[in-house]
Amino acid sequence: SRTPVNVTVTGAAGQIGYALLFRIASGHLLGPDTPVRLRLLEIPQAVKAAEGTAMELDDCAFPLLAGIDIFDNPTDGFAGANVALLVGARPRTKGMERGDLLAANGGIFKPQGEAINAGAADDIKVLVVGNPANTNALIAQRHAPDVPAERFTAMTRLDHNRALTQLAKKAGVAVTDIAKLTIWGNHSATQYPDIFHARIAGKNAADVVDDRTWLADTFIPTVAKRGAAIIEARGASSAASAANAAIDHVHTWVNGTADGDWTSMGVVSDGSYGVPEGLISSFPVVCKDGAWEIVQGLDVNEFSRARIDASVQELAEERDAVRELGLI
Ligand code: NAX
Repeated sequence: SRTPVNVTVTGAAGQIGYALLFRIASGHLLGPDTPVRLRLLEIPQAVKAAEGTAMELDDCAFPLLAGIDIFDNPTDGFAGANVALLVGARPRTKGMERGDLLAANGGIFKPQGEAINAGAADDIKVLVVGNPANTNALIAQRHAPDVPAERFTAMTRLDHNRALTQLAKKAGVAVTDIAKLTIWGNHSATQYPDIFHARIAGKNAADVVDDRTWLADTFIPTVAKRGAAIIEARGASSAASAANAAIDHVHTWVNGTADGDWTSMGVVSDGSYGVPEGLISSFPVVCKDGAWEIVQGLDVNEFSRARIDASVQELAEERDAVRELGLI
């Protein structure tokens, strides 16, 4: 049988962690032929709760689960990691300014980047879920100078999946009929879900829908504000859907996008589409052989340009703020 893949999950005792770990252990992250060894990283106060989750994982007797270890420090948590899911973060609490939020998260993602640099496996792939995801990913990446920058990614797959379903409902088609949808920019309310290159059963999605008012006033805000709508309805933030998107993100990265399709990932910009080099921004990407590539040569119309620029501007401001705080 194959050597187990080491998967580190931070925030393992949180609500996304609870929805995520069982799916990783049952083979949904890396496929039915790949055993996994889980490395759970938590803060000391939450280690006991993580132990409880580990007990439940044991009680599933998952055939692919080769072991579970729990850590309360990043150095040990990331040692030998092949895949790292950075879920734990400092949430924004009442009265907290953006600068405070970025500083608190810098205190988490800087040492985690350093620990990944020092001890992760050579093939490490990192997905940052914890918010502000793009800028947290940037902080971690900048503190891991020996790891290729393209191994650090931020999650916009939940936004992508949300957009797929909203578009499918509007067009009266199945989600599987839709290809080439894109989330651009920041995982925040400024994100831009773009249907101008999307295909619905082979036809241009914007032509099929043919409703700019719906696009501007319903589709885009529904997708961008979905997180808040879930909190309002559920009394808690998205958890199972976020875990599902994390599974999708890594699965696609490892196994590739389908022919004729792409996905959305927050990745380090090479300057494509006017996004300043080095920012971690969401783009349309194609994955193959365990690597991603930004889809090139798309025409960006005026409607899209303004929205991409606004979200990228926000990312640049977050980068400048963490630079001023000395976090990068
Ligand atoms: P929870 O508060 O339920 O869990 C977070 C866990 O992280 C806690 O158990 C906490 O002890 C742990 N933690 C905190 N600091 C840590 C550190 N330094 N090392 C290891 N663990 C640490 O939050 P949950 O609902 O699970 O959400 C986790 C993160 O995902 C949040 O930042 C949230 O904003 C973000 N989200 C990101 C999404 C995305 O699409 N990118 C969508 C869902 C979610 O909102």
